Amino acid sequence: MIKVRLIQGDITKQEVDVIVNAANSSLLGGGGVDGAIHRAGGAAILEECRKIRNKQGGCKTGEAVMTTAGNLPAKKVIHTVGPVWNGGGKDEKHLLSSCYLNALKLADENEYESVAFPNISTGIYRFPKEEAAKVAVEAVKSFAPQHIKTITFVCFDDDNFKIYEALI
Ligand code: AR6
Repeated sequence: MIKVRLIQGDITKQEVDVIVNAANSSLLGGGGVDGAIHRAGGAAILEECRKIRNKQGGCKTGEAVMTTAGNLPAKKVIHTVGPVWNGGGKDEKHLLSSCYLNALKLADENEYESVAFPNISTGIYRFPKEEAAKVAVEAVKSFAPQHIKTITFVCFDDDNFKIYEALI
């Protein structure tokens, strides 16, 4: 059984094996949680992102790649690219679900035991928070891990925290 935790706070401070980043397909950083992770983790993260870009040309929406966590307390960062909300008819829910599942798969394949997620796509990418939370919780519940024991949802804003509190 996976243990699912909910906290309100800053994902860069989490002492878990893997934190997940809500990146963009360039993998070159940005605002929001992506900016916070690169700032707190230092240049080593961007360096590995550049190597991945050179090898496979970035990261597609719904997919996930792993780098060092640099100076962060976590061991690794998994960068996934959430969908931009476009009214809901562009496969957004499925793509968001893939973000959670592909990140979990990558962490699990690498034998990590604890993973923390931000609320992917619910900031700059404008995915409705309530819908996004349902997708996230469903995806996590459907995943059958070999190694992962604990999954933490790290909500930054009050809205998301309240939504997750009601759901979990
Ligand atoms: N810890 C945890 N969650 C945070 C933090 C933090 N330090 N900072 C913000 N959040 P966003 P997106 C929450 O906009 O919507 C970037 O420019 C925030 O409250 O970071 O997937 C990328 O490069 C929100 O609930 O990501 C992409 O271009 C959640 O993180 C684009 O934004 C996600 O908000 C991705 O947009």
